[in-house]
Amino acid sequence: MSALAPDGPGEMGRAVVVPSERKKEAKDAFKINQFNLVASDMVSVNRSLKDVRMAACRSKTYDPLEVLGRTSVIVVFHNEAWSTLLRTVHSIINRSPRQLLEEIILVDDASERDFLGKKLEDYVAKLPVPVFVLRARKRTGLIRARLRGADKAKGKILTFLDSHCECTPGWLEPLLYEIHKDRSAVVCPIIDVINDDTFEYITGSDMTWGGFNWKLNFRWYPVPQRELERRKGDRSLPLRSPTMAGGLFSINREYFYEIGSYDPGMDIWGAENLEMSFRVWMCGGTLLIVTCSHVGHVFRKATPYTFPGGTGRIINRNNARLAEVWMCGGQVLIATCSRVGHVFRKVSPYTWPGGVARILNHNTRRTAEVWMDEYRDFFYKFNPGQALWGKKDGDIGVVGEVEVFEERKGWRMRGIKQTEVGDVSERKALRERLKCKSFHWYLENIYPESQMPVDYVSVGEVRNKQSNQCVDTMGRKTGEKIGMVPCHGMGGNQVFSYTKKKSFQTDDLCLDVSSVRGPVKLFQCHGLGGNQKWQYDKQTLTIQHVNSKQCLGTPSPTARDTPSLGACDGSLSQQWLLGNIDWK
Ligand code: UD2
Ligand code: MN
Repeated sequence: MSALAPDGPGEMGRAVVVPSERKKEAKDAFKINQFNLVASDMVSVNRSLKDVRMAACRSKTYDPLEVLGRTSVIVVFHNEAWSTLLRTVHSIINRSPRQLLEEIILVDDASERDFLGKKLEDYVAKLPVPVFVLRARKRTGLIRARLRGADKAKGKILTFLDSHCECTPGWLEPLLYEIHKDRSAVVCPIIDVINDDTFEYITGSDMTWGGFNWKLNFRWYPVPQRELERRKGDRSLPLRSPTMAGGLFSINREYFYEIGSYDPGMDIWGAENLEMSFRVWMCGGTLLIVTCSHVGHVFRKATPYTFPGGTGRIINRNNARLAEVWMCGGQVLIATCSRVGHVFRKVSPYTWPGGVARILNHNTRRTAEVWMDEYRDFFYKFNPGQALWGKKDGDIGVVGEVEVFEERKGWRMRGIKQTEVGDVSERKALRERLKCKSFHWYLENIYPESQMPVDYVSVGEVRNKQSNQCVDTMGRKTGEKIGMVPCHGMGGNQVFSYTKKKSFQTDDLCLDVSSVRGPVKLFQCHGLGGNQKWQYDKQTLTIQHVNSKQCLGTPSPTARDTPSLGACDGSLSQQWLLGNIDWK
């Protein structure tokens, strides 16, 4: 027990030092769970943690516990390590008032190691709180595993946690209190970082919230000034977050079902968090990050498990959280971490061989089809299919039209039209039944800072009439020149939206000109016009930079692949067609 070993490895959330003679063992074991298993096993399952709440939170008082009601905590897992799973369980028990805890439900999603036999059942039987173990014989994926856990739960509130979490002092009361005040509140703690190598506990920032990009990846972004003002600068009040990370949240059990629980048509992993976020906001609920509640989570750089249908591994999008915490942790001003979500993008431009792409795309499409109305075009234009490297046909395991693009040393890159989406009619009926608002309403009212422009004129390629080439970001970053290459129709770097604010935007970057002679660069969109304001004329087909009055044209002979900026002359080289333009 921690009280008996205050200096033990990892106590108070300190970093663990693996002795040098075990370094090799630690390195070899890392790949099993994609974290340092040796370090995790050295830390007590009962380790102590600091109270990381801000001062204003520590002095808050809540309604009596009987009024708040009890929660069932549901933890689903697939091949979790014994030590991280049990530390999750013990931290729940050690740091939750007994009167608030109905039970803990562990759902084993067909683990293949460590959890065979009755070892876990025997272990939890000795704990002072009822802990149930449910087993799935066949892998169902985390979404259906959570549904199964919820089905068994008796508590008034459901609380979901990942299987490698640690709850800190005072984590539960503020979550339940917000639901007590408003039963349609879906509440998340601040997710702190448990370092995947040292198991050090690192406090996350209360100045980031959830968003998403055009690929429909969840991302952390800085909380805008607007939301700070709404709370009159009181950072201990809950944040109204546009989206949630997905793994850690509480919800009233009845409300969970009223609002459509989860989409059971989603497989394995991914996108269920955006689906729930859109649904909650659009159908009358609220999504909060309760800044007085802190729970740690082991963020990994890669996923440890196989995805049925392939052996691919995917770089974890949550990795951005690591970078964000380093840069924005503590009290750093917003400006210094304003580009975190972008700069630290670790996601490969192509998805990886295997079933990963198929599963993620399937889940994401279900979200887009049911909830995003016309804005689903952003996802489809950006990802018209998938381009994947594989050796054999089975490697990509997708449904859809397959075409070989490129071959290199036995590897082939194939493009896939689209993964199948399955039947979404029930989810659409749910949306009708709940009389949910539109995605436009969501963007306008809940997430005006979104990378998806609230009002836009077109989304698609920007094609030159003379050369038939397309404007292309070339994968470059903010501050760099844009390029121009043959149009490839594969979305990605060639997709721009012409917005009602008259900017040309691609994900979070805009075409920007700061000197009359150019060049045209990419710059973080600021939404204020200025250097990012362009006038597209659908008669003359010209794209004129408003400040400089110059027109966009094909590259000059000296500029190679960089589009030029020059006096408007009405020539064919200054005429542009905007992809799939849909004038509204
Ligand atoms: C994040 C969420 C995670 C989930 C996921 C998208 C956080 C901290 N985590 O990714 O909860 O919303 O995004 O789907 O917000 N698991 C199964 N069966 C499977 C695969 C996973 O039970 O087939 C379990 C796994 O053991 C873990 C949980 O599901 O407890 C989430 O998986 P993860 O930790 O790999 O996801 P993470 O944190 O990268
Ligand atoms: Mn996780």
